Amino acid sequence: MTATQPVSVIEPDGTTQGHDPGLSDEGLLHAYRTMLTVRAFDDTCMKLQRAGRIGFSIPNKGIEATQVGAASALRRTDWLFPSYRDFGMALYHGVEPVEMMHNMYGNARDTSKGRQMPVHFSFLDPIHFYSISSPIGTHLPHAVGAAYAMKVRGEDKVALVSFGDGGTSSLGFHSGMNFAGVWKVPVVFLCQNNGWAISCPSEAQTASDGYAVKAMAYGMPGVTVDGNDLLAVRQVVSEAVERARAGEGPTLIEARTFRMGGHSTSDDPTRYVPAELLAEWEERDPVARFERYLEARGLWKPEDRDRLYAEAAAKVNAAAKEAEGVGPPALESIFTDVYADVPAHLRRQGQATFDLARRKGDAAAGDGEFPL
Ligand SMILES: Cc1ncc(C[n+]2csc(CCOP(=O)(O)OP(=O)(O)O)c2C)c(N)n1
Ligand SMILES: [Mg+2]
Repeated sequence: MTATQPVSVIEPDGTTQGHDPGLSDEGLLHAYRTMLTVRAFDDTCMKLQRAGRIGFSIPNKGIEATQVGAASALRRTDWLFPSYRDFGMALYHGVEPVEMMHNMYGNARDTSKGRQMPVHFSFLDPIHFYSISSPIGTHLPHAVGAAYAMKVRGEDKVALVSFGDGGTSSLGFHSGMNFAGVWKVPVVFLCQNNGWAISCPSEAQTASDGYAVKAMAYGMPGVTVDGNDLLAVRQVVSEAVERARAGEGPTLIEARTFRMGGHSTSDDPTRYVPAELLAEWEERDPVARFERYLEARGLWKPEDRDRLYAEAAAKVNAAAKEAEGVGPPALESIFTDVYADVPAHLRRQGQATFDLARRKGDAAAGDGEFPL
């Protein structure tokens, strides 16, 4: 078997063969700034985690073009079912870094009220950014269910679900793909083949020739794209979105990219990622590739990089400062949002918990005897 040749648009020198990106100059620069903001967010979160200010983060370095290229193919009325490594999808559509920082701190302004892990964002506005699932692959059937509802209601909407190469070994992948194929629902499956599932290399994940080929078994097209080429990802995802909107059903896209950082802040990738392999992929850095494209179009000069990165970093740092200044969610909130009317036994248990917490001390101060 030969590997499917990935679709690519931007040549190594930044030129394209007359490709129309379907974005204005301002749109192209917005995509670029979004990638820089993802990098700044990564850098800040790594420092915050190392300083003990936040508990956890997920590096996105290397995946930015896949995130931003795919997000750019969606309308804000569409739905995103992201993985935990998709910061750029939210930022591209206008989620403010501070909204994401509230989640990193699990503070009172976090949309999940501190009930999710850090990095497990969810937003209703400016785009439906579905709450991220920690268990791998469980969100694929959710996306298919949402897309089925869109179809039944006759809505002009599409769901895009993003997951990793490791995610293809989950039950959710197979049941989601199967039902999407049978029901022909408007969903786009975006497999980010970033080389690793924590320390498990992609070649140990599957015996098939890449991931796009798995589409065949479920009766849908499978496409492989260069995931470090923002315009190629945008093109391939746009085509899949158009098919979905036209009632032609789902598509599986495999974006070939590389995780240039660790799996998470708990990980040391130097223990298992060969240095030569990382160096090879650093040569294909998706941000540098897009810079060469912008430069070839007269939209970017090398001296712009530091200035624009500094602007992004200043915004992210201000966001971290603001989020750190917001207190934790009220203890009372742990009993809300499940029942419209809280049953009497839960009200009693809640009250007992609050009374105990008042007697024993305040967990937020870090020195109390909070028992939970
Ligand atoms: C069902 C399940 N099994 C195992 C884990 C532990 N786990 C967390 S992330 C991860 C790797 C997933 O790799 P991949 O899907 O390639 O995504 P990536 O992290 O590379 O973006 C694993 C095994 C989990 N969260 N859920
Ligand atoms: Mg992976």
